[in-house]
Amino acid sequence: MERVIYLKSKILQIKEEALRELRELDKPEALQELKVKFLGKKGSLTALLRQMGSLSPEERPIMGQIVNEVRTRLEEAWEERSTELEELALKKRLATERIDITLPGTRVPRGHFHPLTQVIEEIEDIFLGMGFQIAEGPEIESDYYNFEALNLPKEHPAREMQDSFYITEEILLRTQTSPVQIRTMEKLHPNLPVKIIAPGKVYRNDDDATHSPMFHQVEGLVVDHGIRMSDLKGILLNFSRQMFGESREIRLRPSFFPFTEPSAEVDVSCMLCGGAGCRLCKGTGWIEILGSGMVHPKVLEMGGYNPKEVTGFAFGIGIERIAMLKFGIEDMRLLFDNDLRFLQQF
Ligand code: 2NL
Repeated sequence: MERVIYLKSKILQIKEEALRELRELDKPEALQELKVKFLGKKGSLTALLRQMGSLSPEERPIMGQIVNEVRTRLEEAWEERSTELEELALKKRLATERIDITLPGTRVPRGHFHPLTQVIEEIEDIFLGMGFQIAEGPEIESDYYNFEALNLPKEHPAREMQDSFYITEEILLRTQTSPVQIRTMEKLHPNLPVKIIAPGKVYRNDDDATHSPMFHQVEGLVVDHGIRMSDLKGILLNFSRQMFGESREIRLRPSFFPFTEPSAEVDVSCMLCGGAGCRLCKGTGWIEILGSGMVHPKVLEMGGYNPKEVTGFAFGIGIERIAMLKFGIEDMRLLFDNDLRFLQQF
């Protein structure tokens, strides 16, 4: 019995030692090492079990029970400490890897559309609102669509080799977007109405502060039964007021284009002085914004329509001019330099 008491005190001593070491341990990696030291095959508890051979058959179960209780207690304590250490490690990580979500992020610089694109889209929106459709076509055109179908005589100065960009004698870069409108009439006739705008790039051999060899135009065309000059004026007045302000007025001045008869230049009352006269309108109170007219009978015919049955009006707007007016730009070439310091202003 003395031997039992001795072994029991030894076991409890090992138990206390193990629990203390477990409490003092602060690295999860050391846990396994500790388990081996006390509970493993060569551990101190196992070593004690071996000494049980010297006990009597009555003593053995008592000792076995004690050893098992201690073993279970130690395994439990080991599990508890293990969870505790994992939680501690997680807390530490959460504290050191903490993200301050109130810090401002890295701002991504945001671009915007080129001023010319802004103006084109604004014009498109206004005409879409009046029931127009948008038509597009090739920038490389035939002499037929660019000049012949528009009633430009062979000797017209625009047809001179030095004024347009010819690719061959018959093919050139379009000098206005009218060929798109001829193509649309060809496609649509005899259906009515034709009510389109044709925005896009056009090309002429000019290059100075007020001319660029590539520039932009929006042309418009309406063909139907009984279209009159008052329809032209109403549409363009509505456009001018949406584009330049509610209180704008327009005036039509007689002009000439080979593809319209009669033809008219359209002026809008100055958006800067309201018509009183200022630097922008050069004291006149009016600013020229586009050319227009009633579609020439020969042009209607070229498009497949009978000029005895239908009439139409057309107009052409230079986009660069409108953008320069709107944004107060003095030199057209600035629009094409692609200098961000300039473009970012608009
Ligand atoms: C201007 C003048 C204009 C047209 C363009 C046109 C098109 C067809 C038939 C008749 Cl298919 N006319 N276009 C008409 C009048 C003027 O442009 O000064 N543009 C900047």
